[in-house]
Amino acid sequence: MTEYRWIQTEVHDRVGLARLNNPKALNALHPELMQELVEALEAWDRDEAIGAMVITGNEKVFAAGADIRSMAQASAVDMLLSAYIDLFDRIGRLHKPVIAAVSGWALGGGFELAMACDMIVASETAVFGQPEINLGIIPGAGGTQRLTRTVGKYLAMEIILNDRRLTAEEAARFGLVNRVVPVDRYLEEALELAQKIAQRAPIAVRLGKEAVQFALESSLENGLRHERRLFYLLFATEDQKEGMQAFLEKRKPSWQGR
Ligand code: DAK
Repeated sequence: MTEYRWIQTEVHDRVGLARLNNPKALNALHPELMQELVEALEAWDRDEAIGAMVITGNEKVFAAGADIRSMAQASAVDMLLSAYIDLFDRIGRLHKPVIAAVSGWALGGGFELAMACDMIVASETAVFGQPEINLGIIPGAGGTQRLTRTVGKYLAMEIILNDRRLTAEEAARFGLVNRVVPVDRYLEEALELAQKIAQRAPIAVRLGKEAVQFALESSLENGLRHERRLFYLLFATEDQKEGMQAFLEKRKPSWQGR
């Protein structure tokens, strides 16, 4: 397995787990860390032995945002040319489901990273926020867009314009997280969820993810058309035949990912 400096990777039963590992700066996300993270995730995305991925931090912090130290003196052109945002976009393009397991702070780019994932499992201690306004900037890695699509305009305005933080409980109420669990359970819970998805028919999981993502980017009409094409496509897979045959024969299906 590749050795990384800024992340730690493990594989648990068809699930790739990446732990952010920049504890001295509360897991601040600098480009080298993001580069390693994306490389690890993309490798798992290509690996048929992996069915889903989890990104986590530690109990105290998921990530406190992009590295303020490295941005403090940056020019607009430095930011424009920074690798950071392309790396973020690459996470959004992964085919396999990615779950963020969040405990403690998920601020700024840390919150944006969690929102770029497909599901979020939070510990009771998780705190979500976009404090960029305190630095004289706004979120730049999807915060204004993904957050608004999830919680709506009014709350998004307060979070972005006035650094309103959300507790885990509030985040769950506003549909931002899938579940809130005690702090000693959040990673296990995320891994279990990922492992269950990783046992399912891989192509159906992949196309299901694609269809849900498309819903956020299209009109209902185009979304329905897109869904139907993906639905028809699944009837070209061996797994569809196996899944339906197994149901009829009252046995567990054996998925091939073909
Ligand atoms: N960057 C760098 N260092 C950070 C950091 C960060 N985001 N957050 C914390 N640290 C460092 C602190 O400086 C401190 O370092 P030392 O002084 O020990 O050397 C250490 O971590 C511990 O932090 P604190 O002493 O502050 O710890 P507390 O428990 O008192 O406070 C906190 C925890 C999370 C509330 C606080 O650290 C905090 O407010 N951190 C900053 C949160 C923040 O403002 N995040 C937003 C960052 S801006 C882009 C698109 C998007 C972005 C960038 C580029 N492009 C399109 C190119 C994203 C921007 C952001 O995320």
